[in-house]
Amino acid sequence: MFTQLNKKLTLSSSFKTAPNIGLIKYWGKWNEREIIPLNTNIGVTLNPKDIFTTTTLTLNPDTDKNQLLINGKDFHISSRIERLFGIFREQILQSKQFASNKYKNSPSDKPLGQVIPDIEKYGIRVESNNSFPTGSGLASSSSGLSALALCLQDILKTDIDVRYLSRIGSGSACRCLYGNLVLFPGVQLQNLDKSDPETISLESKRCLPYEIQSSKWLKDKVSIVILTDTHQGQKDVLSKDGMKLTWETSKLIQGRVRQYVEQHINELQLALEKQDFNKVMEIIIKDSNQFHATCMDTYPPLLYLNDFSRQVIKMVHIFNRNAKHIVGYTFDAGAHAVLLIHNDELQSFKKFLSEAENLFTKSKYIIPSQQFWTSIGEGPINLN
Ligand code: 2P0
Repeated sequence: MFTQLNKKLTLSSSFKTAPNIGLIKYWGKWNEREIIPLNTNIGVTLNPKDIFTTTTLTLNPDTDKNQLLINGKDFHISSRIERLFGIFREQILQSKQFASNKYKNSPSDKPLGQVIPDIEKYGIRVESNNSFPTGSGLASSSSGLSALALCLQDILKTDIDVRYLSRIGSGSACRCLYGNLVLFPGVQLQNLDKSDPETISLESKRCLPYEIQSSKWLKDKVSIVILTDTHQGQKDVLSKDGMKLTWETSKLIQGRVRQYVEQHINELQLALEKQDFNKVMEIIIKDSNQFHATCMDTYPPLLYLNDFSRQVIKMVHIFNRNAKHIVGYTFDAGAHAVLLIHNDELQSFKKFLSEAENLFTKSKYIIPSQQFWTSIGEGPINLN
């Protein structure tokens, strides 16, 4: 939206997004620059009413400096964000070359470069606030970078693909652009060992996310709780470094990328079509465990799970013992647990959770002191 600042026009845009949590995990890049995953992955978008990032992007005529604030503190602008800003400015310069009479009938859609002549010189200020712990394995980069991409595209009004902008900000971010379960295609197996520019360009155009339509029924069936390990701070090894190390050193990841993930993807899609809750949870659990097995097989090992996580795993399997897969769990690159619970058993699970301390007194079970309850969300909210 346009506002007046010091008698000059300024522009801003705001979006609210929720993190998308990997259910069939993305771990490894086929192409680092274009952020093309080694394996197709599926994630669930959380409900932005409960857990969210709010991002406002403002173009400031009074400076040519860029600024990134996260939760009120100045943050280093990473090379990826610099690249997004570079693309943004490039798009503005290109749009200046369009014939201006193209927009005669719809002046509100006029590209930015034609509305404000020297807009490419304005400083870009990004202010982002998270309602949950940042950088600790709760997919804060996914919600943050998707919101940033949405703001950039909203201001640009060119036909640059927001799925692409999001993806090159952070792989998992492009999954936040949709609600429900979202599939982000990885490189095709037949191209896995290629690296020529033509194949990269082909895969870059193909590897864009989409919502899995057959997943919509799950929204009414499931509640989600994030159990955070309050002892855990920022993660030791960033996902982007961890996934590179896994690909370089683990033998298990070869089997996962070349065979096992595809099996999980196919099984999950079939279970979603059949609306088989039990099977969906079973696959989610197994994929999380397999992902962490490849982390353990990395050298030196990536120890994202800790005693807290393992106790949650035990607890869920105890609860599920008689009732099959009423609760599913998944762990990202961190110790926090994300649990998916069938709504029919929600009350009994809450009771079980509150009593779990007694079950584990002998093993010094650490009761999670922070719980974030949410549900499956429907995608970003435009705050403009
Ligand atoms: C996922 N994770 O599927 C997996 C599971 C973490 C564990 O996607 O380098 O922050 O920005 O593309 O998206 C974390 O990776 O990595 C991630 P980049 P990203 O959710």
